[in-house]
Amino acid sequence: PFLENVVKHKNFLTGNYNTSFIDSTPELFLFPNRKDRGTKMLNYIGNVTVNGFPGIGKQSKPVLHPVRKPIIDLLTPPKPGTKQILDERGAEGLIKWIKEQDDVLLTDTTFRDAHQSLLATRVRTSDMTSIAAESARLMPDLFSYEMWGGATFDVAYRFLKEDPWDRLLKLREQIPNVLFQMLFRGANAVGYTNYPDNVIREFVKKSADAGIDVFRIFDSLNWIKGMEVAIDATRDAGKVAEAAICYTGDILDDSRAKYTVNYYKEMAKDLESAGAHILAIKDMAGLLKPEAAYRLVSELKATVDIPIHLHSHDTSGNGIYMYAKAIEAGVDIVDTALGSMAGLTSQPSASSLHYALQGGKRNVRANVKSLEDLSYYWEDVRKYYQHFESGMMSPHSEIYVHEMPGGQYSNLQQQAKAVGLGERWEEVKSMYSRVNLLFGDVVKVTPSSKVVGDMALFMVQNELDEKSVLVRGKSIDFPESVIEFFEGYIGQPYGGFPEELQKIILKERQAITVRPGELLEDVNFEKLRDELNVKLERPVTSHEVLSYALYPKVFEEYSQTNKQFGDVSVIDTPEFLYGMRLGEEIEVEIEKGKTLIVKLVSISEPQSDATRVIYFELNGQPREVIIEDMS
Ligand code: 3PY
Ligand code: ZN
Repeated sequence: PFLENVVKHKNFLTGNYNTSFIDSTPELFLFPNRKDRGTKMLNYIGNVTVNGFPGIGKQSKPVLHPVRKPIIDLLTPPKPGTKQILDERGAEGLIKWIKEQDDVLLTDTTFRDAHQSLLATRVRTSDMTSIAAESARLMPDLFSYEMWGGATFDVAYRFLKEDPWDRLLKLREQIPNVLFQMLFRGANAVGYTNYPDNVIREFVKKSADAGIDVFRIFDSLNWIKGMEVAIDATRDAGKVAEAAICYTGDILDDSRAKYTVNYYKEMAKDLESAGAHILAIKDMAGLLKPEAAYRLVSELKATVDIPIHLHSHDTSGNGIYMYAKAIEAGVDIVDTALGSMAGLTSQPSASSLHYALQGGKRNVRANVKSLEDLSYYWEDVRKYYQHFESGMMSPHSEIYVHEMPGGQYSNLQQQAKAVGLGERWEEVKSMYSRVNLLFGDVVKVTPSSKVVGDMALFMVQNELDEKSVLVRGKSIDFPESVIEFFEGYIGQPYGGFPEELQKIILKERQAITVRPGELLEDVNFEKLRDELNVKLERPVTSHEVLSYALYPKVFEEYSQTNKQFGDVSVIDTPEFLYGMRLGEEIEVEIEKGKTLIVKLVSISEPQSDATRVIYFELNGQPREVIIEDMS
């Protein structure tokens, strides 16, 4: 404890000490009576048992059967794959290899977009690592695993109380053979706001070092200026820059003249010149219709020389048909998920696509039996997270009208519930498309989609329509995200802002037209590290410093929870989300080889101060914790 006190002391952490430090710092000899790991964990479990989990509240614990896992030989190393091609031949060598493939390559999104879109990004690292070794062996032919980025950061820290870097490092260790891909929001990185250029560069570099190979970079308004820093940083790191055009509108609909085939072709050319190794078509809402896909892919193939990677969501139910048309037109790679995590707001199913293509000229490069075997695991794991399901049970062709990204649907629904609009969800969806037109028909993907969503919620909540916004807008305080959008802080929309509305929303505030990154001062990482060392009372890692730079408040709250409850990522998901039943006994491996056996014995009635005493047995010894009952 003495040494711990020394290394945690403020003056030690900031380097502000000399040889008299120990003698002149009496508090170094105060040894706190710290709670041990077991008690912290019991506090966590007791708390969820009594108060439920944030966002879903107190739910009775579902009866869950042991998950089905494919039984395979894990001692034989996985077959080398695309990761080795990149490492041995570099990005250019990898691109050459992609072009030589006849079959269509797959990116599996089960670890990221699939659960972002179906389960509000709530799948925890432990549920991924427990199938990682099997995945590496059963899907060695994938182009990549999309396993990071998008909402991963925010949700991992804010709700799962776990470290996203840890996810990356652990999965990398167990899946050494296939490329890891992340979704990167250009100047918004993995957040909802613009960051200084040096944060973008540092993030790309550190992520590349930690195991990310392919950076799918997009800008939420298709503004290429917002993507350039990230593209350059990816190239500098020796990794693969996959630059995305976000697909919106409908190229088949002549009445919507804003986003035409030519618009996308121009953008594709610009991205190729900006240094993209691969061009992504990011159909984040699933708006690309089959014939449109055929036309778009054919025309883009004739326009650029780099491979094309298609990303979509199956909300309409037309995903497989659309992919088949894109494949016929020569698309190189498509994004799919394992069957039980596919469909609806998620990606189309890899195994369905396999069967859809049978007998044709090109099939997917994957073993369908392996895809099915892994799918059973996810079918079981998905049940853990049943309370995060959006409730969508069948294809929604209404997507072609409201245009809401797959990753946003379940999240916005949660947000609507949180502000008491759960019952008015239909209205919120319809308002979403009206706000889009009010804003001048913009690309809607994080963070621009969040702005449209915030405005839609705001308008429904305050009983506003387009007219009242324009007439009474001067006296209305609009949501901060909407103001920042009209200020130009998430970039410039194609065709500009609607001027009258911009004036109404901004009032006295001035809009910018330059890249926000040009105005933001570089972050001083050294200073930030000192600050964080002091705040957390321990030396911090460079990953933590970066996370703090991106999400200061969220990261601090995560660190506080971590202090209070210890490392909760070691608790299995059923207990993590639902706590324990009376009389139930569970095992928690708090570190390799160290397992605690926990039994919930009884829960007292609330006492006069609204606390309850929870009686546990920890490795056979009685333990009690006191939990405040928030109900
Ligand atoms: C994200 O940015 O999180 C997305 O998935 C956008 O589609
Ligand atoms: Zn997506």
